[in-house]
Amino acid sequence: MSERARCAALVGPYLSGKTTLLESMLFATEAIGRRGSVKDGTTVGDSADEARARNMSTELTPARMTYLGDAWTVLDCPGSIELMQETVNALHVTDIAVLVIEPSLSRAVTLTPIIQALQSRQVPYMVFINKVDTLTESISDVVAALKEASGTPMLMREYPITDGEAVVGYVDLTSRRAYSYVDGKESEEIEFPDALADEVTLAREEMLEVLVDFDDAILEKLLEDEVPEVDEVYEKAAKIMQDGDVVPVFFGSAERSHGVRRLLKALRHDAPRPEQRAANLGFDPNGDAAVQVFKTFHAQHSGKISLARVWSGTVSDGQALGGARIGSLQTMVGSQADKISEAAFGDVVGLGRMETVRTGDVLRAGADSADGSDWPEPLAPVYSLAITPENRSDEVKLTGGLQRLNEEDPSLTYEQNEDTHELVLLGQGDIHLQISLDKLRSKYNVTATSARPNVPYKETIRKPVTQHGRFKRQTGGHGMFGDVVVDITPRPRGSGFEFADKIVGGSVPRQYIPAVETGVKEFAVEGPLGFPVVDFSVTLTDGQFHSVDSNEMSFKLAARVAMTEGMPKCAPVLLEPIAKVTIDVPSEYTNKVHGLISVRRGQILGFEPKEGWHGWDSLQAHMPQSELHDLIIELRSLSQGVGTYHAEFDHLNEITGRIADEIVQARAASRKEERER
Ligand SMILES: Nc1nc2c(ncn2[C@@H]2O[C@H](COP(=O)(O)OP(=O)(O)OP(=O)(O)O)[C@@H](O)[C@H]2O)c(=O)[nH]1
Ligand SMILES: [Mg+2]
Repeated sequence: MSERARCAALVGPYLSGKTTLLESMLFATEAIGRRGSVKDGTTVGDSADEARARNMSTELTPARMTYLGDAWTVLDCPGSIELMQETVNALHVTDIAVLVIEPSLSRAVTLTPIIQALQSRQVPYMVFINKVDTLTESISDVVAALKEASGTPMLMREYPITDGEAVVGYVDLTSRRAYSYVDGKESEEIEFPDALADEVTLAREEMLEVLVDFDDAILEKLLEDEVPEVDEVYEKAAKIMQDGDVVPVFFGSAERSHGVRRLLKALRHDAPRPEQRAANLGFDPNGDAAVQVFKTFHAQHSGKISLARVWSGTVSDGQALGGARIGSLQTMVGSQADKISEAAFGDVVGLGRMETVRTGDVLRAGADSADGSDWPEPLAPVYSLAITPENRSDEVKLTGGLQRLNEEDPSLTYEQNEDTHELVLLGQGDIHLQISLDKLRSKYNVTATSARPNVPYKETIRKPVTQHGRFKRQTGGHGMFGDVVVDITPRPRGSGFEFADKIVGGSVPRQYIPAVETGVKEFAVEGPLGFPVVDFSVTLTDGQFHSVDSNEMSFKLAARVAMTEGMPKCAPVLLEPIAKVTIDVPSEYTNKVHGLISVRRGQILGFEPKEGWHGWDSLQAHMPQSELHDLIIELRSLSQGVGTYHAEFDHLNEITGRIADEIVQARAASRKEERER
């Protein structure tokens, strides 16, 4: 293969036009002969059923194309904040990202999370302002807002030629050449529009001023009133971008293929070589074959595909890597796979049927297992649903499907909750979980119903009681006899359960005492209010036994009798879990979040500017876990979709009054239903 294999990721907010842009790039590079559209569900990017049904990307799509002798794999990432894990995966391995945005000032604030993701991973990026065929705001204003959101200087590389509300062409600010867009084709060079002369000169000076901050040679030339060479400016601009110091800005219309070839050229000239990312990740391009898996697909027909980037050497079909054999080697254009026999450094390939391999694995020739790599931790969940298979016999199929979904997307997890005994699906939001439930149905043939998960309430007692309990049964031959006296006492919050005995003189024989403890513990699984009992002690103080009829079972049951009768007299009280919550939002929404926290029975602990996030606040609060279920939904709806939170269990809090009564009643009703089922 003579081409260099390079990689770019298309990232950016929801519906900014990434998939449409990918389609135009594939068309411009002749990887496809016809452009599909998102509306008709015919794009390469959104080929999955779930994506087509929603008119949005639901998964990362790799698409290989060749442009002027370079092989590119472009990774089209979904924009929904709930599917951010896909972007995180792509950013780990890409040479460069193209941040695709809409020309809207009001939405600049929504760019912060993605810009943070780019900056924290040190991924160089360029901006493509899309949809300039229906421009309502000035491009320079949008660029100014971008600069504000990113804290990095923006480098306008082109100046728009407008006609009414549409951009119809551009002036390249380096060469001062003017071009007019042609639908679906390369732009045509046109005569320089004299009317724009002053504006272009000014914009060009601004561009050079940004550059001089990072380049002394250009600075000297400007000081001497010399004009820097065009090639020198191109070259310096590329270098400074690769260092992450500036962000070049281009614009166009993905839908009409305007500015798309210009973007491809910019990628060709300005994107760092794959060697740069390889070195950052600690790989030697010339070493033995090594690949890193950054995404896993379970395709319905072809089975498991591990999408990987070749970070070292050359990889061949059938080769053993990290102890597993490559079942098939392919390049991919969306769901279309082309078998190849060999892949070189920098290439992105699909590795077929490597069953043991997981996302993040580094697989090396000669190694007998995958390397643990510094693969980023999956995003923490912010939303969950309890799920049940519609058909009870589908439980195994359900967990099998969930395991695969988690392999495909590590930000989707599931757990069997020990307190509530529910199977809980956890992820990034309701859309994320609904997409997963759709996949369970369409790919794994399991229909699951979902509901708001139960909150793991507990209960405790507020008063000590001494209680006698006797279990006695006389039937035919062998009877049963156990008799205990226990002190039931509250303990401080968080100190748990304690059992002790003060038996002297053998009123309860030693061998039966553990059975008394077991009886107490079995009772404590569900106290008088219906929840597990915590923070109390039981001391066995006295009892009686019968030399023939007493046994362990009798004493266990005697203990249960004592507990069943004694506990309701101990002033039981409900305990609700309280979480320590950190909420991050753009500062303009901080006041609204204060309101949200108090409406949800929270207590604000403090707030401060979010470190490193320009214009964002971080609020800390204690909030009942029962109020967190749909917190993310409300938080997003009041903050243009970008607010987020993180919660951790903090403590249990006594709760009384109307809310407590309702919880206890609901619990009693659901227990009744369970028993009747
Ligand atoms: N006017 C105009 N509309 C566009 C342009 N590019 C995309 N769109 C429209 O914007 C909508 C979203 O386009 P997509 O390509 O699906 O956007 P996306 O960024 O891939 O969306 P997600 O992956 O779901 O975040 C579609 O209705 C497109 O037709 C453009 O250049 N001009
Ligand atoms: Mg898309």
